[in-house]
Amino acid sequence: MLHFALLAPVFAGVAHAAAASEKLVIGDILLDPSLLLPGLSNPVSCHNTTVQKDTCCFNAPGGHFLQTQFWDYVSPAQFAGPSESWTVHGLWPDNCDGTWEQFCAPERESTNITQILEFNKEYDILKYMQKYWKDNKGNDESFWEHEWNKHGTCISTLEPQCIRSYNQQKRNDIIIYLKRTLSLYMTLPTFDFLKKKGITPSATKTYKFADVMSAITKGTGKTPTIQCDGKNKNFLHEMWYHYETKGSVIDGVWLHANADSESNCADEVYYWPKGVPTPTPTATSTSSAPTPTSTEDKGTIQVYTAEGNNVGCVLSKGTWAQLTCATFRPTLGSAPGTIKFTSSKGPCAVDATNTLTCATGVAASDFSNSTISTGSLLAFNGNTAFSSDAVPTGQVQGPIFADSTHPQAITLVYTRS
Ligand SMILES: *[C@@H]1O[C@H](CO)[C@@H](O)[C@H](O)[C@H]1NC(C)=O
Ligand SMILES: *[C@@H]1O[C@H](CO)[C@@H](O)[C@H](O)[C@H]1NC(C)=O
Ligand SMILES: CC(=O)N[C@H]1CO[C@H](CO)[C@@H](O)[C@@H]1O
Repeated sequence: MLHFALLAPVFAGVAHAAAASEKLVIGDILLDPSLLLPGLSNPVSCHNTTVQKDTCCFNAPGGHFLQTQFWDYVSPAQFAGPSESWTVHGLWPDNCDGTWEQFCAPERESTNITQILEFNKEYDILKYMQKYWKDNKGNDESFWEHEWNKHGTCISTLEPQCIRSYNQQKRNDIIIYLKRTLSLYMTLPTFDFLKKKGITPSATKTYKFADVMSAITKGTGKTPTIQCDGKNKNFLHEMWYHYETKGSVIDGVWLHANADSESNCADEVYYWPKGVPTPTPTATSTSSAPTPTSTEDKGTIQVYTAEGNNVGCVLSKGTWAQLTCATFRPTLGSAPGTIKFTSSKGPCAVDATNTLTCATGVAASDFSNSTISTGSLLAFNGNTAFSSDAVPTGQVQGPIFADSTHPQAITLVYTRS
C-alpha cells in the first residue's frame, strides 16, 4: 500500500501549552479515519498474531511509539522553552519487547532540517519548532537532526517507498516525521495535565511522585514513563507517552498504550521552575534550616532574571542596578531556619509595600535560603519569586518587590565573597 504524502490539509491541531491563543495548523498529513485507508484494517502494532508483510501500512519492528518531552529546567546554563510548557524531545519507535533500533538508514540521515523545512515553505512548523522543540544547549538544528537520524529513520511506514509522491528534494519522510511528532505533542499538554491536579513548578515544595504519575495517567488513560534527574533522581525532567498504531505513521490511528519501561524517580520530587537558579545536584532539600553563619560571613546578593541571566546585584539601600555590588552580612533570623541581612545602610527589611529596604532603624526581615551552585537562593515567606519594573541600566536603580506583582520577574542569590 502506498500513501500520498502531501494532500489537502485535513487536520488542524491546536497548540496546547503556554499560550492558549497559539495555534498551529498541521496540514498535509492525512489524519481522517473516515477515509478508511487500507492500513486501518491491519492489526494494532505489536498485537499481530501473524506476520504482516506490508510494513508500509504496519509499523514493524518498531511498533511501540514514544512521544517524549522534556522539562528543561537546569538554570542558568541549560534551560529551554517557555516557562509554562514542556518541550518536544522526539518520536521514537520501540520494538514490541522494549528494545529498539537506532540509526537505521545512514543514507537517509539529514544535516539540513531547517533548510528542508524552508524549501517546503513550512515556515509555521519551523517557527513552532524553534519555540517548542528545544535543544538545552541551544543547538536546535542538530538536535532535530539527531532525533530524525537516530529514531525517524527506523520507522518502517516512513520509508520512501511507502510514500507515493516521495520527492528526494522535499524529503517528505522527514517532513512527515516532524509533523506527526508535533501533532501528537499538541495533544499531550503535560504542563496542563499536572496543573489540573495542583502540580505546578516550585522551588520550595516537593510533590509525591505517585501524584505526578496519576495526574498524567488521568490525562491520557495510560501510564507514562517519567524520568527524573539529579543525584537523588528527585527532579522531574522527562515525560514519555506511549502509543501503538493502526496503519501508517502518515495517516494511521494512534492508540494510547501503557509504558514499556520503568520510571526512575524518587518518592518525593521537585518540579523546578525554569529560570530559577538550580540547586546543586547534591542538594536533597531546598528548605533545610541554615546553619549559623560566622560573623566574618559576607557577600553580595546577585539578581537573576526569569531567563536565568545574572543582570545586576543589590545595592546598599536595597535597590538593584548594574553597578558595583554592595556587601551584605548575613546573621541568623528570628524564626528557626532563616537568615537576615545587614548592609552598610542598616538592616534589610521588606516593608509594608512589599519593597526591600535597608536602612538604620528598620527591623530586619527573615529570609529563608537554599543552597544552589551559585550561592544561596533567597526566599521571603517561602517564596523565591521577587519582581521589579524593568532591568535597570546605566546609573538607574530599580526597586525590589518581595512578590510577583511587577513585570520583571527576578530571583536573588546570596553569594559569599
Ligand atoms: C507481526 O508482524 C511483524 C512484521 O511482519 C513480524 O515480524 C512479527 O513476527 C509478527 N508477529 C507475530 C506474532 O506474528
Ligand atoms: C540538504 O542536504 C542534502 C545533502 O547535502 C542536499 O542534497 C539537499 O539539496 C539539501 N536540501 C536543501 C533544501 O538545502
Ligand atoms: C547565608 C546562609 O546562611 N546560608 C546558609 C543557607 O542554608 C545552607 C543550608 O542549610 C547553609 O549551609 C548556608 O550557610
